[in-house]
Amino acid sequence: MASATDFPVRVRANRADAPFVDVRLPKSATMTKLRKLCSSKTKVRVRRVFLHPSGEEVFNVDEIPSAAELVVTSGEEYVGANGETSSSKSRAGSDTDALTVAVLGSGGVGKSALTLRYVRDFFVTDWDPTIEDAYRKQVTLDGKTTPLEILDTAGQDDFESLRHQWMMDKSGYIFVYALDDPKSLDDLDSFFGLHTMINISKSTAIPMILVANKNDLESTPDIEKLREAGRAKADDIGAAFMETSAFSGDNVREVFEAFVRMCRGSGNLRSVKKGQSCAVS
Ligand SMILES: Nc1nc2c(ncn2[C@@H]2O[C@H](COP(=O)(O)OP(=O)(O)OP(=O)(O)O)[C@@H](O)[C@H]2O)c(=O)[nH]1
Ligand SMILES: [Mg+2]
Repeated sequence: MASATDFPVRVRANRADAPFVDVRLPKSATMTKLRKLCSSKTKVRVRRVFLHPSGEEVFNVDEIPSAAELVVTSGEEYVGANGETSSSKSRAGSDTDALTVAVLGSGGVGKSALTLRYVRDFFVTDWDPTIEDAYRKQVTLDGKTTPLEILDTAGQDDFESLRHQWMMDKSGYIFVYALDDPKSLDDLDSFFGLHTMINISKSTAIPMILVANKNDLESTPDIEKLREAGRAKADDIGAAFMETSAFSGDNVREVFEAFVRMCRGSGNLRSVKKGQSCAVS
């Protein structure tokens, strides 16, 4: 039975004659979860979701009104009842003033848990590998409100080819590793390499925070070693270093707020170039 926090939507494939079927979305649903649920109900390998009848593409579950009608496709544009398509519609909620951050790192380090702790203030206990989820939050800080678009990315190797695209045109990056997973720190090197490739010609430094997540785990010599290795790596690549726990919420808000301050230029910003370092307070 659906829980009290579920909300109903109706979904159909991208043909005017396809029937709508009822789906109950858990309040905690991400776009990844929505695509999976819709795939099982419509037999479409869902990649894109549109609101019917407006044809507006959905990038964030929070933008879906209760009882909405959705049309799902495996990549093609929405086709409405009268044959109109969505190709001319802009990305939902795109905002030229918004800051954009990609949350990057290998699978299971807690990228979704950190994002959902920040955006919806709950802890994700299950690991449900992400495909790609976008969130938007109005961040009010130091008397000023800034829209922040957060791209929660897939850590699984299957999605490696998308990394470049995720990192393009972002205000900056939050790189995540887990304190109980030494490989997850090494895995970040490929993201640092892409960052250098994408941003080396930019005249201003790109805000970056290296996050050591799962700091609620009991400290051991191995964890201590990995914490220091993360700190050294942050110094090396010119990123700020912060420790978090999505589980307890420790320092999670602080990471995103530090990011916004760095983008605004009011926080201490480490340079892309090696050797210049300072900490985010
Ligand atoms: N103890 C502890 N567990 C955490 C923390 N953050 C995440 N986890 C757990 O780690 C697992 C993976 O978390 P996710 O947030 O799904 O990991 P992810 O980085 O988004 O993984 P992909 O989407 O596959 O790239 C889940 O079981 C979470 O409950 C944390 O701070 N502390
Ligand atoms: Mg995830």
